[in-house]
Formats: sequence, structure tokens, C-alpha cells
Amino acid sequence: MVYTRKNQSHLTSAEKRRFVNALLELKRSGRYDAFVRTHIEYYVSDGDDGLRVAHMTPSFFPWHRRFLLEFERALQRVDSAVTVPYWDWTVDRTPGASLWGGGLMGGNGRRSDRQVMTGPFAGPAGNWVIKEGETDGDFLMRDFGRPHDPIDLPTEDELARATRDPVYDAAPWDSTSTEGYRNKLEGWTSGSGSAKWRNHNRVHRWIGGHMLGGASVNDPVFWLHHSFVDLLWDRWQARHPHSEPYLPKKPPGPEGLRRGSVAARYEAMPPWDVKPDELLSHRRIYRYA
Ligand SMILES: [Cu+2]
Repeated sequence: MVYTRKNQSHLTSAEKRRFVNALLELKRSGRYDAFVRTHIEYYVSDGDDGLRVAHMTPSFFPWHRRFLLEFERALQRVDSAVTVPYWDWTVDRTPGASLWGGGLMGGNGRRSDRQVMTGPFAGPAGNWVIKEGETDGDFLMRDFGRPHDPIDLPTEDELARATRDPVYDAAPWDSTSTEGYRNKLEGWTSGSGSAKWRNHNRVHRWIGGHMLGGASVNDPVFWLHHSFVDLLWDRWQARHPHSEPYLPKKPPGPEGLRRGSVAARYEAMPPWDVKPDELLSHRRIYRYA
């Protein structure tokens, strides 16, 4: 049956509670940390050898779509009514948003050590010990707005600039691609200061703490952010119905700088035996409300 992913701001308190309880149960059983490890393992960058499927690459969207689906299935084995909500960061833009309330994600980290002190994932509550960190502390950290070098969440304009691009992705198919929707939305640029980070990347920067690196899955808001990114990919498809839905269609030729390192439309994306082509639509599995 096709299920629905809802805007987090429309969840009832009972829906929030069930989502949070399923997260806590996955964490308690150790299954949550397996997702953290998978993401760390696939967090490689442009210069690295071999196939790059998750970031700085055309399959950024389908890889994360599948990753979220795997996670959602794990949640649903705990509570079949749970789905991954999405966070529209063009609307809910402040630390006072209900997203950061005690019934959902909890709030900002404290000044001294960035430790999250409120909500279900707060350090002192003891239910969310970071095991797969790239940092010393074993508590969840956030640092909203990066006070030492302030950064805002992406604006509507910035998002619109990405969505307007009618080409899915372009050579050299990495973080230096200046053309194409994928990199404009993933958000790597050659800019400096706060202009360096766009859209998806900028949200990771604004939250800070664990959201900054490969271990970002440690912060449960990762899923709500990526659920919205997944929805944005839908909106791009709807806006450009005559564009190739995924590029490259074939592996880049000998002249391609990225031969062997990107997944073309009909090539498998590890760790699953699934091709980007199979993930171009999710409408038989779930929909967004
Ligand atoms: Cu990721």
C-alpha cells in the first residue's frame, strides 16, 4: 500500500511520539548505528579512487532515496504506521520552530560543548549515545547558525536557482559541476565564506555539530532534511517533464574525467543492487503530503 510522508509541522503529537519511539528503539537495538556506518563508508570525495555513489556525484538523489527507504522499512518493522516526515527549511527557518521542540528533534546544542540538552536525543537523557562519531564526545551536538561565522538556511531564491536548471547533471559529474540541477541542489560551489554552501549542504552547515560530516546520520534530523531533498527532486522532475530524468545515461566515455567513478542511469549503486533508473519515481511506494 502506498503510504504518505508528511510535513513535520503537520504531525500530531501522537504521530511525533510514535516516530520518536521508533527511532529510539532502532538506536537501542543497535540497528540505527548500522545506518550511520553505511553513510560514513560512502562519504568519499571527488579525489578518491573508485565508484562514488552517494555524494559529489549524479546518483546523490537516487542513492539517498534508497538509503531513506531502507531506513523507513526499519522504522516500520518497529511500528508499521511510521513514515519519515520532511522538514521544509524554506518555511521553518528558526530555532523556535516546532521541529526543535521537546516532542520531536529537541533543540540546539549548549554554548560550551554544543551538547543537545533538550528532547529525546539529549545527552543527559542517556538514550542517544554516539558510537560512530568522528568527534570525541559521545553526545549529540548542534550549533545552529554557526555563531562564530554566521550562516542562514537556504533562501527560496537559492532553491529556485537550482530548480530552474533544466539539465539533471553535467560533466565533470562531481562537486565542481557548474551546470546541472544535481550539484546546485547538493550545494557544492567554488565560492568562499557563507556563499560556499548552497541548499542541501547549507542546511547541514546551519545545524552544525554532527551534521557537518560523514557521521551526520547521528543526528535524526538528517532523515527529515533528506526527506525534503527527496521531495525537491520530485518538484524538479515535475517542472522539467521533457528533460532526461537522469544523467549520464551511459558511462562517460574515454574523454570523460569520471569514467568508472560515477553510476550511469543503468549501473548499480552499492551497497544495493539497484540502478538509478529504478529509483526515478517513488509513487508506487510513498507519496508526499
Ligand atoms: Cu548523505
